[in-house]
Amino acid sequence: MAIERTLSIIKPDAVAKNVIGKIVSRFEAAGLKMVASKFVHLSRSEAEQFYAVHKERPFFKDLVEFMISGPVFVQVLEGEDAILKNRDLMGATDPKKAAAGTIRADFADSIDANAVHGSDAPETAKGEIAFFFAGLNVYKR
Ligand code: RTP
Ligand code: MG
Repeated sequence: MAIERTLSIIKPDAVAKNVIGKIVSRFEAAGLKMVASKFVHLSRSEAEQFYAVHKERPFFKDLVEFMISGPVFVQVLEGEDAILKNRDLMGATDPKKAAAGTIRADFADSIDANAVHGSDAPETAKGEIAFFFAGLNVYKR
C-alpha cells in the first residue's frame, strides 16, 4: 500500500467543543502521522474557494457560513492509504448515518456541523494541502 498524504480539517463545531485532542488521538491510533498543522479562521472568500466544487449546491451558503463561524484546526496527515483511512475514521457525512465509533458518530451534531473534513481523492488531497500549506514545510517523520 502506498504512503499518502491527506488534508484533515477539524471544523468550528469540534474546535468549540474542545475535542481536538480526542480527534487527533483517533488519527494517531490508526497510524496516521501529523506532518503539518495550524489554526486558521477562514475568510468568506477562502471558504468559498476551498469548497468551490459545491458552489452550485443548495447547501453551499450554509456550508460557507458554518466554516467561517470560528477557527478550524488544519492538518496534513501521512500514512499508508491515508486518504481512505481518514475517510473511514471520519464516517458518513451525515452523523445520523455514520457508523458507530467513527469521529462523526461520536462528535458531530448535524450534517452541517459535522466535526471534520477529509480529502476524498489523491488529486483533491494535493490541491487542498497546497491551499493551506503552500510554501511551508511538511515534515518527514
Ligand atoms: P467534507 O468535504 O467536509 O469532508 O464532507 P464530505 O466529503 O463528507 O461531504 P461533501 O459532499 O463534500 O459535502 C461538504 C459538506 O457540505 C455539507 N453538506 N450538506 N445538506 C446536505 O445535503 C449537505 N450535503 C453536504 C456537509 O457539512 C459536508 O461536510
Ligand atoms: Mg467532501
